[in-house]
Parts: sequence; structure tokens; C-alpha cells
Amino acid sequence: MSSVNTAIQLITREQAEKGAAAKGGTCSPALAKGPWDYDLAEALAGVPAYGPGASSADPAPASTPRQGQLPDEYKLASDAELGERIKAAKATLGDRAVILGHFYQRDEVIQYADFVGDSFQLANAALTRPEAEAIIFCGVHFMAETADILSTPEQAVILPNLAAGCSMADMADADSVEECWEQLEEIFGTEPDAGGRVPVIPVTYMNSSAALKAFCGEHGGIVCTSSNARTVLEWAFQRGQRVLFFPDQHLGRNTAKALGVSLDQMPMWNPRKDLGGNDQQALLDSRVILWHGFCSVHKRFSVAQIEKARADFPGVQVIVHPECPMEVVDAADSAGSTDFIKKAIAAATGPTTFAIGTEINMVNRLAAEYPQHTIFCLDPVICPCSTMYRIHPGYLAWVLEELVAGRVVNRITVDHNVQANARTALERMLAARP
Ligand code: CIZ
Repeated sequence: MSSVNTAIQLITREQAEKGAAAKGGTCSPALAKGPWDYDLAEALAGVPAYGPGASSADPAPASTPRQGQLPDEYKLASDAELGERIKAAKATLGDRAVILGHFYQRDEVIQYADFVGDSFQLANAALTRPEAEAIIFCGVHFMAETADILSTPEQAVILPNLAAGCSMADMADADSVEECWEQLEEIFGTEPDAGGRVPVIPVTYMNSSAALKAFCGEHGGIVCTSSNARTVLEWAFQRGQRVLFFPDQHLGRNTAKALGVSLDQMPMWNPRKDLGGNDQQALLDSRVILWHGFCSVHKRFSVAQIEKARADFPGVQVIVHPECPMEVVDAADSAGSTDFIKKAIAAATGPTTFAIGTEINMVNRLAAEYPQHTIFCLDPVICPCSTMYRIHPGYLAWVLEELVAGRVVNRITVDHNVQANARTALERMLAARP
């Protein structure tokens, strides 16, 4: 099977030649170009954007990091030349550098990764390489921050394209969460109830800035991943009367619903409105206050797609990610993290048809890895994660060759005080037991 990027190139070329007659579809023909076009466009316009792909319509905050211009030699090099340069630089650096590739990253980059996994698996994988001076994270900004928090101060974590952020993570910023917290304190006070449970426990998804992880560490809260969200919510309910969950409303809602929390006990907090757009009673009655954030890749999945998959492939197993809307999770056969999806496919004994609701690069890689099964993405339109897309082999070659020359570029460093509190929230997650 060809990579997602090759498929996009083909679709775009066919569309240019045959127009409407072309087969297949991508959400943006701009995905066929090099991401450096967007580095430049943003520099010229003076406003950041997430670029083509699923998050293209999400507004990027003004503070979003931007990537300077990649030297022309990397933009003009062929894939084969970039491959040779990456391999040569990697060989020269040896154990001094480790390359981490997220499941949602393009194949053209993943082929050079020493470890492939989810954000937390990758941060932990880096811990097995303490001799590495540089950790090159081919993922997005919050993942590189987590790796910096967990790695030693001597290790430099590098994000090959600084514009590789996460639109969901950006939907909850530290100022808005602080403001929300103050309003909640005014309503609930700060005193525990007779059972010793505090009014609110903040829980942040791994897909959030280090500042929000630190906020949780400082306020008795915790981090969760999509693999352990249930355990973490149980931990929080043992200690608090209610939870403030950010930034992903869908993971929060799907997990709380599975724990028996009713939908009317889950008001949504819109940071642009007073009291998040709620009346005081709704907040007093709440068990989980959901932040108004979402993933634009997972938002694309629908019940209609599941119905079509079931009609086209009787007996199909539908597995979706818990960042999908509740109706989609309810209609699927099962829901779970990227690791859950991978393990569910690995565990299938006989040839099985799987329709998967998560990012296309991961789905296509699973399809190539398990040819005995039929595996396809529920979304018929190829629309990868916009921010993962910002990492191209050209940027990987550049950061590696800079390291060979003794220069560290694109280092992600989390402030010392932020690190300490964020680590507290991560350690609580590691210690949490169901
Ligand atoms: O934690 C991750 O890497 C993400 C983005 C999702 C997941 O389910 O692994």
C-alpha cells in the first residue's frame, strides 16, 4: 500500500488532469506540497495557522510557535537524497541521537524512527536512551514538552518543525483555565466536604501544554492519556466532588458516561462566556465540567460512516478513538486509544475486516502491517492531522545535520518551575490505580 502522502500526490495530480472524474478524495490539495509553503505564508501574513489537513479551519492562537525558513537545499532535495542524508547523519550521531515517531506521523518520516508509539510511550522510550544528547520528536509540540519534562536536563528535545502544534491542545490556554478556576472557586469555595473531598479536581489530557499539566500538579490534579482516562477519573472522584476536564470534551464525556455519569451532570465550559455559558445551578449539580475543546481529525467521524461500513462489509469490526463524538463511540463496536486499536488488531486470530476511526497515517500503516485483515479508515476523505503534517523528511534531515555540525536547532525547553508541577501531575497519573 502506498503512503498517505503518495496517495495525496496521486489524487491531486488526477484531479488536476481529470477534474471531477478523479477517484478518491483529499480534504486539501495543498497537502501535496511541502509544508515550508505554510512556514512562509505565515511569516508573510504575520498570522499563524495550522496549515492544510483536518485542523485547517481551527483558529491558531497568536502565540503559536512559527517555523523559520528551511534552507533551500532541504526543500529542493529529492526523497531519495533526503533519505541518504538522514541515514548518514544518523550513522554519524549514533547513540548521541534518538528519533521518536508518533503513530500519526507520515511514513516518509516514520521509516527513520528508532521508536514508534503514542506520546507517552515515546516519552518513556526516550528514558531508555539516557546516553542520547538529542531526542528528536517527530510528533507535535505538547509531546516534545512531555519528553523534555521526563528527560534529563542534559538532553535536548528537538521538534523538527516548530509549527507542529496541536489545535486541540491550543483550545485550552493557561489564562483561560486560571480564569475558569477562579469562577469555580467563587461558586464552590475551597473547603472539602464531610468525606474530605475537595470541590473540584482538575484533570488534563496529555494533549495539553506543559503549563496546564503544571496547573493540575499545583491544584491537586492529574494528567490522563486516552489509555488510562477511566482510571484517572476514578482517582479524581475519590478525591473530589467533581472534575474539571480539559481540553477534549469528547474524551471527557465518553469516559465519564462509561462510568455512569449522566449527560446533565456534564456541563460544557465555553471559555469565551461568563461561567462558561452555564447557570450556577448547573455547575453546582455537575460531576464533570467539560472544556469546549475537540480534535479536528476525530470530529470528522460520523454514525453515517459506521452505517455505511456495516452495509458494505457485513461483520465489520468498528473501532474508534475516544476523541470521537459520543454518538460515534456509542455506535462503534469498541473504542480506545491508539495502543488499544493496535492491540485489538494484533489480537484478531482469523482474517477480519476492521473500520477504524482514527488518524489515517496510523490506519494505513496497520493495514500494511496486517495484510491478512482488511483494514480501512472510516473517513473516506484523506484528511491527515494538519500539525503532524508539518514534519517532513526535509526538516528531519536539517535538524540531524545541524546536530552533526554541533548546533542544536528547534529545542523545546519547559521552564524549570513549570516542569516541577507538571511532573507532579504526571507522577500522580503513573501512581493512579483503578
Ligand atoms: O497520546 C497520544 O499519543 C494520542 C494523541 C492519542 C492516543 O490514543 O495515543
